[in-house]
Amino acid sequence: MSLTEKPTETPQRKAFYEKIDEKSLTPLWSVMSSIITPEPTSGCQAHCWNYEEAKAYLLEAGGLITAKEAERRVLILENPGLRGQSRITTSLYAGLQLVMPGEVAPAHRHSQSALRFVLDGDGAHTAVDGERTVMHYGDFVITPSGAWHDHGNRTDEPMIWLDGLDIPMISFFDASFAEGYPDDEQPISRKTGDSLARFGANLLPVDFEPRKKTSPIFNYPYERSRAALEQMRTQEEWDPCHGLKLRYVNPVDGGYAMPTIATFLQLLPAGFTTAAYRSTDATVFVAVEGSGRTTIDGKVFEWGPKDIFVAPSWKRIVHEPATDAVLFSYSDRAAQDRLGLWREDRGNH
Ligand code: GTQ
Repeated sequence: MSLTEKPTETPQRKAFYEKIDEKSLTPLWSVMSSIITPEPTSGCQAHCWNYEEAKAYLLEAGGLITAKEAERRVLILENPGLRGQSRITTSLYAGLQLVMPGEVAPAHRHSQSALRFVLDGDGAHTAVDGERTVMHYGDFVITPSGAWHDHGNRTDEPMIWLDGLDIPMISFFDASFAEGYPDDEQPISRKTGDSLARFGANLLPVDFEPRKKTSPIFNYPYERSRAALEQMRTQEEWDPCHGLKLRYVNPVDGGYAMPTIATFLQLLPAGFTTAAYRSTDATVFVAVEGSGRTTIDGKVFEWGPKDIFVAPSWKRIVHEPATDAVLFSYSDRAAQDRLGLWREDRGNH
């Protein structure tokens, strides 16, 4: 017996398997090599979605169904290797959400944590636990597990963002709860900007006792994160695998902003080629600025602003930006870290 080969199936063994099958029993040695693999194996494939193409379909959906009727008007980005499963990676979900002028996506709450990454429009809002935040291009917005949230667009242009949720992880644990709010919008009890003032200025309210595992900041404005990268670039300390890469942080404990999903923002200068890198967290990338190409597991993907691409677990990634480029990314690294599972291979860099 080895971890890579199955024992041969003799007629006596086969008869035995069939006999015990009726009793809901199965021999480990027949499945061992496919369930305990020497390296990650999954159906998850590398893929790139062209934003303009997806946006055209999303706007078409805007003429077919309202946000209210749909609850959330979203086109799911389904991994081509995992069709029908509402997943972009084995553990994560991605979708493009449209809120038209004057619309409200009604208030609800669920166990699943969500992130929004704003791609189109300017000035629509999302309300989380009694506070509204106004959304601008590149903002990273969080809806914590169990928090009431509704989205509204009082501007005169369509608003589109990328939704990243831990839906497959919550189904894996069979821990999904969800409920609707009696009204379309939840009552507002805090002023816009309150949480960023309290928690997003390198200060915390004295005697603050965290009650949740998610960051109390629920909008990380792009303007601030982008400015940090721009200041850092003057130092010319590029990581061979990542260029300049920052992780979004929960100021309360220094961990990732969300308990299940890790989020990052990185700057790659024009002409930089990253050293091949792989890690166990399959990652969803959004090109926030610039264009270039990324090779994943030997396959080349060309991307421009707002395009979205996914790299499966343990497949080598090489980025080659043609212009200065900024990539936002998210993965399940937050969960893998806590479980002691996360691994990377920097190829000696
Ligand atoms: O905005 O609350 O893409 O509940 C999927 C499920 C978005 C949301 C999604 C959701 C939401």
